[in-house]
Amino acid sequence: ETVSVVGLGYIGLPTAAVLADNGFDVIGMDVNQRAVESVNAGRPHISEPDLDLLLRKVVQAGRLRAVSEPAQADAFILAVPTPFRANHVPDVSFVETAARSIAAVLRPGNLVILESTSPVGTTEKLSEWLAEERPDLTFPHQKGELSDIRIAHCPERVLPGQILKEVVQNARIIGGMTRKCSQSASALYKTFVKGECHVTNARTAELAKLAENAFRDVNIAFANELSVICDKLRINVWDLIKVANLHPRVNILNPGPGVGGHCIAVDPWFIVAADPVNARLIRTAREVNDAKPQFVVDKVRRLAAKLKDPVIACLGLSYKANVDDLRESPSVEIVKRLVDERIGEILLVEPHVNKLPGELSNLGLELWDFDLAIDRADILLLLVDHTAFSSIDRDQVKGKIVVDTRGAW
Ligand code: SAJ
Repeated sequence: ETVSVVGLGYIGLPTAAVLADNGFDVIGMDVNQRAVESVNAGRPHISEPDLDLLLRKVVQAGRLRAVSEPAQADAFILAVPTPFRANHVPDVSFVETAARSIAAVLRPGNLVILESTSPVGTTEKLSEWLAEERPDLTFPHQKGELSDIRIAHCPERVLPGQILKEVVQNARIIGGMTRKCSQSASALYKTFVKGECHVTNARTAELAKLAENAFRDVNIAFANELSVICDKLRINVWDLIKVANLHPRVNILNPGPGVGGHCIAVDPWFIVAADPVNARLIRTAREVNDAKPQFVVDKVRRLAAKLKDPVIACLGLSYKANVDDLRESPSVEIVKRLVDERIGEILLVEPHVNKLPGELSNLGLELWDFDLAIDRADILLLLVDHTAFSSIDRDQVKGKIVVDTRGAW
């Protein structure tokens, strides 16, 4: 069986590699020519543990190849980005473009799966976009079980940093537009997923995925709000959480410098956009988490004001521990604001990247070695709890001001 994975990013590429490793002939499609070339050379253009080995294996075995034009297949998996536009309005244009591009190669009996996290109603729209391009075929929104093409929403749920493990182990939500659509999608996932494949309808699957990430966002917001309150009341929030979590039904998450990544900081807005009147808690959680970077900046400003020519070492730039992804990272936001407010000389440490993105190098910032930066700095601002930072020497930090936004030290 041939599966075409459309969008070879953080989700699509690992999924394509795992499918290929499980005996499918996989055609990966991406509009980015560099990604296509890199995949065909057996080299991932994204960084994810163990993906390089697996990719090389399946490409060398001829089971996975990448293309930039759509090709025929038995099943299509769409894994393209769903960001938001101004005012947090969801942008499903990548799904639409991907759908319209594969429409030309669809044949009766094909299965189309949407894996991208999507606002409620997108799967229905996907069916309509395909139908517009292919009036010669029938689709589930027109003919239900009798349609030529089957469509399902099976949202991805993998955690960056553990994708290859989670893509196999996690339970899946199978949201078919009809029962047959769900059956076809289930059959595909059951060939490589060890977790349960739970069948529901497409709209429920769409909201379930959004709810999962909103749930986490709300819980992190609770921890972040507590950390701000604790600061005011001069209580150590980490001690507080530790003792509160001894209660058998309490499990407070970790406060931090803010919430980043392209999922948790984005997806809750899709719920807010769908029902702005009722999504009060979900919106407030987003606002609480988005306010946390400025809280950190204000704190550093107050501490720096006591020093002459303060040097601030910012430790960690990625959006979370042990990954190299700097997109939507609260740490990057904090660094930019520190520079903007001219709070001191800034030294950046990020062991997971070897080149700064333009938005930081354009500010005249450079990457520093961890020990050199610690020696030179007056203020140590720990932004990411990378394992590489955990073994700090007590003598090294003596006499320095430490702002540990992650409670790692
Ligand atoms: N964070 C905290 N405190 C915590 C936990 C996380 O401040 O206690 C911060 C992290 O530092 C990071 C952000 O939250 O900035 C998000 O990190 P994360 O590890 O919670 O999640 P992501 O964005 O890497 O992946 C999430 C996962 N969703 C859930 O756990 C509900 C993943 O399973 C999804 O597949 C992924 O979003 C996605 O693609 O939607």
